[in-house]
Amino acid sequence: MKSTVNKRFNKTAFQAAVNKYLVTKLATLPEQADAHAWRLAMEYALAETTTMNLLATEQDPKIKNARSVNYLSLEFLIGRLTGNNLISMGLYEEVTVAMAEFGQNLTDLLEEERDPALGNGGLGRLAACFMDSLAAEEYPAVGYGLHYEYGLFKQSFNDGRQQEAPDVWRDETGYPWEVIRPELAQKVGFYGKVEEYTDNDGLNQRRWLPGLQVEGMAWDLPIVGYNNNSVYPLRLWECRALAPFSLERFDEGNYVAAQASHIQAGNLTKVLYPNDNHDKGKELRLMQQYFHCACSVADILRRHQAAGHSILDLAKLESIQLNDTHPTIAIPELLRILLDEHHLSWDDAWAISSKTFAYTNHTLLPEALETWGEQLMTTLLPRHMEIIFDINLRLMGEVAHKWPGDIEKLRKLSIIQEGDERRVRMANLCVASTYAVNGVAAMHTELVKRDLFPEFNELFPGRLHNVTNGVTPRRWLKFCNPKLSALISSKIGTGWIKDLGQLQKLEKFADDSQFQMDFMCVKKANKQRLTDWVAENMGLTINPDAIFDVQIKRLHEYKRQHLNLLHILSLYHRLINDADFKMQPRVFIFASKAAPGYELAKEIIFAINKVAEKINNDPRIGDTLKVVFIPDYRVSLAEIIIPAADVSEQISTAGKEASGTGNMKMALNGALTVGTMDGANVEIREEVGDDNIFIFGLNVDEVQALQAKGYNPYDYYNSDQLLRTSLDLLAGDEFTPGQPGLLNATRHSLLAGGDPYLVLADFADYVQAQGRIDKQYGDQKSWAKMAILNTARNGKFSSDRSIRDYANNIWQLNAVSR
Ligand code: OX2
Repeated sequence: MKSTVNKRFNKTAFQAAVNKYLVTKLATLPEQADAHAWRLAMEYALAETTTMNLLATEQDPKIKNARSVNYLSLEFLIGRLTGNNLISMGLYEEVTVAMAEFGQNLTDLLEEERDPALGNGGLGRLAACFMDSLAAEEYPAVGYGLHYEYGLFKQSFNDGRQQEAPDVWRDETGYPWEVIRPELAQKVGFYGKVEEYTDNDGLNQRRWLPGLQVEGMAWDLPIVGYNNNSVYPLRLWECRALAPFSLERFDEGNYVAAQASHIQAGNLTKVLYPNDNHDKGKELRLMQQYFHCACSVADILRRHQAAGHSILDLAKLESIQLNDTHPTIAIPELLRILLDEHHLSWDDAWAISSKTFAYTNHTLLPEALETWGEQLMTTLLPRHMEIIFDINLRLMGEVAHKWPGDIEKLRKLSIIQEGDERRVRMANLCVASTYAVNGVAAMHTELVKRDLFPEFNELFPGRLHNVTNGVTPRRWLKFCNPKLSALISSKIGTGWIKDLGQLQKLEKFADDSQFQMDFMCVKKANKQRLTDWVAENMGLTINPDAIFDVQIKRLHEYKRQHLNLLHILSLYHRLINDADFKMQPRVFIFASKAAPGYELAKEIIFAINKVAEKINNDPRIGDTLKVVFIPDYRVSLAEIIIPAADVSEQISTAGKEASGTGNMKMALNGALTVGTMDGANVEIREEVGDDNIFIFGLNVDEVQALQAKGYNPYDYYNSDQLLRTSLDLLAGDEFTPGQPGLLNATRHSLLAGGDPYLVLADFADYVQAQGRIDKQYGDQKSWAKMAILNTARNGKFSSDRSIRDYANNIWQLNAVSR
């Protein structure tokens, strides 16, 4: 093992630093400090090391001269950093002892940290796992994101309805792990006009004269490599109004209006847009996107040139990965700089940019595919719009060359969508302007090739790749499930933490009765931990011996939380009306946020909460059935829920969930999946084997066939009595006494609303799969074996493997160990 921070840990010096920060940063004394102050002081003391290593990594000539990747994402859902950083630094035990000598319990202190929730869901969490794996594998990397003042909203329930409140993730005194980098600040323009001029060589040039400028301030968060000396920056840009205000460029010179827009511009990074898998097309959002891209591209070029490299070698040393289309505007931005500032020819500029960018597609959902109106683009970014038209002109030339006279192909592949208002299709722009495009799970990539971009796949053979998502084993096993980690390590050593495939070695213990007992004992302890949390935070009693059946993810119709609800209603109905019906006690656990503007999603939350209220208090039901909707889902809650899950609900309509990553986390922690043939479920099934997963429902081809033939939810409603009875429970006032019809929105969407995600079509098969789960759980020995095999066979889904796939197949990166 390499020399690590661990070996250099000096307890006395560390404690002195903690004392120093208590006084100098927090203006308190050890005798007076509360847990909050102790935690902050501890973090400041630890950050001394991470900041030093961040700078040392940055300054290392090996890094400066190495090819690196720049991961551009509007979201990084990093979650709490302290516990994870302690693990990566190898200091968990040492710091536990050092803080204990101050009378402070490390576990309690860690609970004190708020989650930086700078992302919505899977896409943002993936970016965070990828940063962890890049650092663990020592692939030179910089993450670029936005320093939102408010992260994803805080959720609470008022009479079952979602309420949103702002999320201030930073303490008044700051966030100890981050460091501000004023020397890296950038200026970013908006609006204005494009001017043609003749340069000194008599050549015609174009340049953009922005109407408004703002400042991008850099904040670095350290991404600590597990058990190595590399610390990479997650560089987050904060938008600030430029001071003093420069007003010359305002046509009217209207002082008050100018100031108002300055103030607005200075607020660009106030808040994260709370939409997951949905494009709302707001101007401020496009401004955020451009601001993010302009700062990041400028910083990449700054680093490249400061290291003494020629701009012409950019593509040799830098790869820029676009996390979905959100940072697409980086492409015309780089071209603008190469053309207008470096005065390269189009061909030279294009040769560089088209070999620098790569794009990850995360969705096929039409409502999530971004387009921007031409008018907005032209007003906000006039030069970029020109460049986009230039890219499109050349693309259309290639299409016409490949398919002469085929107008339909031109229409379909064009970056510009014709219509009442012309719009820029960001996904088309990405596919046309990058050297690699990837889907996030095998099936998703096949659908990208087959249904989303079949013509592009023909036009650019070899450009489309698959990189199956993964999750970091440090956070999602070692840290969140210390008991299971210890049990695993006692059997196979600790190599799995860096090489998750080693979990395979557990297979040989799957039939070992003692190991089965130990494994189930750990699960029980984790269920007890969640039970205690629920009691303490929600005042609800649940039975840790029941099956913990978990669906935790954003609320979306395609994820079908309402299918889960219908099943619960069917159980409730049978428990009350069918004396012969018996089931294993089950606790259904939900946690989920709905986008504040997504009305139906909020209605589904309300329905689940109201159903839960009734069932949980129905004396006829007792302990057999409980429904818990845990408010304010976030990374730190996932860390408690996932280790406690027996059943993992992955029940999206086939073809709609690109991958899913919660499915991987739960399987890794020994939960059995009930799922459709969708996203990464398909690959999980391949790994664990058909006997260790509960697959149900229509597959993609069946979904498409049913929709093509004309789907009518009433066909199912009229012919399936259990379905009808369950769904009709939502129609009356069963769950909203005295107020009939309050839950109608959900029911209506599934009947007259046309049931766009085929909930009713999959209901019967889902109920059957749930029946198999119930039966299986009755046989604890075989359940234990299945759970063990799920842990043993999920090594593929490490984000270390995903990152190696990117490094080898897309980025052509080499690890640089320090
Ligand atoms: C999500 C996808 O919905 C999910 O299936 C996937 O696992 C995750 O990205 C990471 O790849 N917004 N969020 C996603 O896609 C978009 C767009």
